[in-house]
Amino acid sequence: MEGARMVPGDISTLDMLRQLERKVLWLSSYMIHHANHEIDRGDGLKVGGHQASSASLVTLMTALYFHILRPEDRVAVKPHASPVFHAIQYLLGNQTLDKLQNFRGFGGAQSYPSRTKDTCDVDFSTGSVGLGVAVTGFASFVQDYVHAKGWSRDWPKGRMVALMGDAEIDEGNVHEALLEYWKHGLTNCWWVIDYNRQSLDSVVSDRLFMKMAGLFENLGWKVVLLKYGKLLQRVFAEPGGERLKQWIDDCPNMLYSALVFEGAKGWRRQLEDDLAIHPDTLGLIRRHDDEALARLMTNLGGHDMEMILETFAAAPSAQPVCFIAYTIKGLGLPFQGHKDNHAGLMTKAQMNELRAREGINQGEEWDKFAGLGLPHDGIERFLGQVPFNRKGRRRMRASPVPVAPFPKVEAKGPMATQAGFGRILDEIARAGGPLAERIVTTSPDVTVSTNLGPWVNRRGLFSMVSQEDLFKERGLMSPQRWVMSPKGQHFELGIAEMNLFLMLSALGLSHTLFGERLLPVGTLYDPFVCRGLDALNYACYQDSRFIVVGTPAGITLAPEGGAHQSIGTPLIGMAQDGLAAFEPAYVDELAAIMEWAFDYIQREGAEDKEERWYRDEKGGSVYLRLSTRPLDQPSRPMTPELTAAIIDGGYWLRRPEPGTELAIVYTGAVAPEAIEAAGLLSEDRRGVGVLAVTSADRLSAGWHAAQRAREQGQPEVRAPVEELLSALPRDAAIVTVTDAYPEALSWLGGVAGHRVRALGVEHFGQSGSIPELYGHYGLDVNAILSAAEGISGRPVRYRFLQK
Ligand SMILES: Cc1ncc(C[n+]2csc(CCOP(=O)(O)OP(=O)(O)O)c2C)c(N)n1
Ligand SMILES: [Mg+2]
Repeated sequence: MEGARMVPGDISTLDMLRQLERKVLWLSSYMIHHANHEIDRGDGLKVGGHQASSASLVTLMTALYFHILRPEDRVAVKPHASPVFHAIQYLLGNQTLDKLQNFRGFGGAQSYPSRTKDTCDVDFSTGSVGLGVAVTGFASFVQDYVHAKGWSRDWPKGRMVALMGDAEIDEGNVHEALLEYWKHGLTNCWWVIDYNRQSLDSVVSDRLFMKMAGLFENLGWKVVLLKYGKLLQRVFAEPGGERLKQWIDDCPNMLYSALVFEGAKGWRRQLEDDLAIHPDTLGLIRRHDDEALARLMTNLGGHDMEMILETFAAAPSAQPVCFIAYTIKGLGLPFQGHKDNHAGLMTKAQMNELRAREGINQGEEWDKFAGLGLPHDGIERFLGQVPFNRKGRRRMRASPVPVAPFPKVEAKGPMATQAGFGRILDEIARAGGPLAERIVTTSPDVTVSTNLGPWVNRRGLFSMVSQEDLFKERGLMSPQRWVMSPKGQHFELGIAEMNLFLMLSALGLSHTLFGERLLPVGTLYDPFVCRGLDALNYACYQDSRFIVVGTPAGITLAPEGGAHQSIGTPLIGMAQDGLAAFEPAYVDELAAIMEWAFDYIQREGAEDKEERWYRDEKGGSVYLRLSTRPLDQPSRPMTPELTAAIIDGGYWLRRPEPGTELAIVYTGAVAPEAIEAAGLLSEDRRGVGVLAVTSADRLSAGWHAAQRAREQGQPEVRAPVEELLSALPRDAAIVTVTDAYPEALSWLGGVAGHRVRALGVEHFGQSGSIPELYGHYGLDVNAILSAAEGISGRPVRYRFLQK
């Protein structure tokens, strides 16, 4: 091997990176090939792996990870570049061979980089295009926030980097984020666009994309084009070169892609035809043999290592930068440039050709050095000094913030849970201390209308630039005092629920990204949870920790508008992994839940326990569905037993008497109807029980877990909901009532085999008063009495017939 004679210290960084680029291309391609051709997973399916999409980013990622990035930088990697990411981590010693060999398999390296399922320090989970991109800017805000507070002293500010596909720009959430970034003065953010001009189905429109450059610039970004590589630039400077440049600039994306795929023959034919009347340019082309011509014409900026290094080195440090890197999808692979290559897989024969080209012998496929023309010790030394890897594992930790017992909120007269929420936060703000210091709130333009106003008045809005409240300064009356400063603790967002969940996602990762614990609380109108749902899903998927409050909720918001009612959100709360959902009826329940929640979102117990119980050791995020309906508050001591039951998900507000034939189960703001109906029913039915369900989510999770535990040999395990329903005779019936889709509670019949009539809301969009709407949708006292009569088959005294 020629390179073996070189002294390791003499290898230039550029040469080393060019060699590593080859290795990364080989490993990532082979990893996908191995998963598809070498492993029999028993289902006959190819697992795919997007070789072309991966190859597109090989040069850029090699440059970034092995040379440019620093430990404090955080990266969201385009989903389909996962093989490249894992190959790089493998070379850096952060990923194991068996995970690589089991790419896309159970327990192997994940299809798309995953914070929770991969073991090798993924910074942000990606997969749903656009979300990984947009979370980077919000992470930069969080970085600003922790530094503005004087925290995170030993950890310098890093760049939040998105390595993104060009089609990701089509996602609306990216544009919503760009506007929000501008408002808050984004810094330290790099977006590197893999401009291969291809998406999944096709070739991206030429003219549209350059509009994007203008958009970024308008919004304060520096736009840096990596268009032509050094080879092309040198040729452009030769006689006739300028015309070649013009030809490339005018070439439609579709034609360029086709020519990349066809290779030298295609290029020569096309160029000679188009440039026949320009002898200088023609001569220039003819001076290149086939191989050189193909190399020249594919020498785009995003594949030119030298140019990439120069460009990143010259990039501004604080201003956000959008690098538009021209690349070729699948460069170096047989389907390069082909419009249908997105899911393309190389055949065995094609893989063998690549193997021969890269000098990899049979049995050396996973070898870190095979085929590289450089001495092993030189490569090893280089890898050992890669700046990105210098501090070892990059995932940080922060100790939990103690949650002191909450100040008690005295309700004078009726109170709604939403108002209670505002009062509780206000009390925490007033009391001060570590809990108040670490809470950070955010809301998409509904801060005041979700009752965060008092908290913000006390704690202020966060902004890197201080600004007094002009109304206050001028002595004008307003209940809101909106002082902005780096000391503030509230992020005010524009109306974009996606941004809310991306912000929560970033805030809730602060302890692991920046080593500083934050306790994020976000509010939005409950129906608009659906607007941000995918971002919420991804926030939970990456194990970000926060409390989200959906309020007002349901038809209970009444005249506020049928168009704002939420029906399915409790089902979302139940189904969303990593999110514990609650819907209390009373403020003392809410206080108990919030006190627990601030602790729960900080728990970091072992992963394996999660399957067996409620994730109580592992922790997670919390969703509170609250109401604007004022209810008379119970006066009762909050005993440890009651607290525990509220957290488990329910308690008997009125215990059923032995031999009773009926129980009413309710959730949330319909409590008065349930209680009144039970009272009326007691006239002709003995000992009707009333079960308050504070969390259908946790009750059902506990039930599933207990069944699994029993099946796995722990016969003594009983779920809280099983304990609760054991108080009800087997032949008793249950009427459930909730201001939501009835199935949020109807499953209770499955627990012990009780008959169930489930009342709830099935239709959307009617405004009215609460009595009108409860009557219309069948949640009022009479509807409960009718349901009781229907399910028991015996008349109920106080029921009147519906008109
Ligand atoms: C929200 C969402 N919708 C659809 C998909 C399916 N999908 C995966 S990649 C892709 C296109 C990617 O194109 P681009 O971002 O340009 O990446 P490239 O592979 O060209 O680098 C699509 C539509 C997805 N992952 N996420
Ligand atoms: Mg693309």
